Amino acid sequence: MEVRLVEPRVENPVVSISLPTDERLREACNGIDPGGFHIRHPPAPHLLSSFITPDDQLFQTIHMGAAVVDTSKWLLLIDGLVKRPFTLTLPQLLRLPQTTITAFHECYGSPIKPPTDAVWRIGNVQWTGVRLSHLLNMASPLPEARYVWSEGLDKGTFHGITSDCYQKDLPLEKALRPEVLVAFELNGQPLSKERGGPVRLVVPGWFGTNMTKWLCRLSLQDWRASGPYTTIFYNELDPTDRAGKRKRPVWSVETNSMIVRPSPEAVLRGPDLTIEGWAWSEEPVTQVLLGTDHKASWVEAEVMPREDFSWQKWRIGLTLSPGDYTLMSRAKSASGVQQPLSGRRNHVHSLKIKVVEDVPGGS
Ligand SMILES: Nc1nc2c(c(=O)[nH]1)N[C@H]1C(S)=C(S)[C@@H](COP(=O)(O)O)O[C@H]1N2
Ligand SMILES: [Mo]
Repeated sequence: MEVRLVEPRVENPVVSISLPTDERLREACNGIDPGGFHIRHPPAPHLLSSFITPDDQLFQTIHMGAAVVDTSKWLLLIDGLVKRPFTLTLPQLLRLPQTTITAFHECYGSPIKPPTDAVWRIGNVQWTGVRLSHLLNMASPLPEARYVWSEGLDKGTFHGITSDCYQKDLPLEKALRPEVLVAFELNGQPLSKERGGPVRLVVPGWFGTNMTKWLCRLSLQDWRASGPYTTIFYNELDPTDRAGKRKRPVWSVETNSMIVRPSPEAVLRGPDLTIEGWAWSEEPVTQVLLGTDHKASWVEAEVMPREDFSWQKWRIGLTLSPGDYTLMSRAKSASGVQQPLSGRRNHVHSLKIKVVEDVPGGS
């Protein structure tokens, strides 16, 4: 009797599909306009009072210039260590199940300077798109896949380094989380050119740098991406390394908070005041303390629960006698990580106010 040891050959129709070349993917880019580095700063914290930040108040960060994309030629390629590589046109992507998520959006700040100053490039928005996990499952990652590399259609020079695309990576573990989207809308509107339209990556809880705009390719790999935006830029000294040598990628957002009301240098009628603001981190924020330079102790504010990955409102009533005060807010996240007092990009926010006597009968 003959024993068959070799399994019959199963035809895999996908093997025969021809994947687009890099050149073909990049035909969707009609040029870079305007070229070069561009930052649009957000308004000061006391003007960021609405829970959802409108697009025209949301910062923008572009390293090499904005890609002008021809949506009729646009393709998203999913390839690398997957069983079934494929491409999607924009109409095909728009037909997949959609998710809307509220998330804070924060830029890490300059990847060239040490992160010692508090930078305020932050907002809170709603993104709509298809879960990245849905696309990855369609492609069926191979067991050795560990990272998802993402590529944008933009190219050019930033800080003397020329690249033929903006390239980032995400560990597969984060990429498969339900909050990570391949997004095509911001606050219910199609993404503008500056926002990375027609399609960008959105990685709630992680710094904006990871959210590749003008997305054209997602590639599964077993090693970290080697382009300048994951090696030269956006690697920082790990503040938890006592030797001060180890580096870490700029990935998750650290605990942070800002005072929105009152505004800096405000003159307020006492003694009863309301102080409020926002707090955020990759994990939910569980505590915000408010300090003044007049008291040694910090008092605990009320912190609202978060919606998806949104920033969280906090509020506290204080009774202050007339005088000059420095107010400070300090947030702590669910696992107990507290904002540092100074010297880091996420150190406590402080501002000065003056409290004056309440005039009886005055308004
Ligand atoms: N392709 C591409 N994606 C990019 C960038 C870029 O220059 N090119 N900038 C990144 C950085 S550093 C940030 S903070 C966010 C900013 O997104 P926004 O401009 O929509 O606020 O986009 C990220 N995605
Ligand atoms: Mo950024």
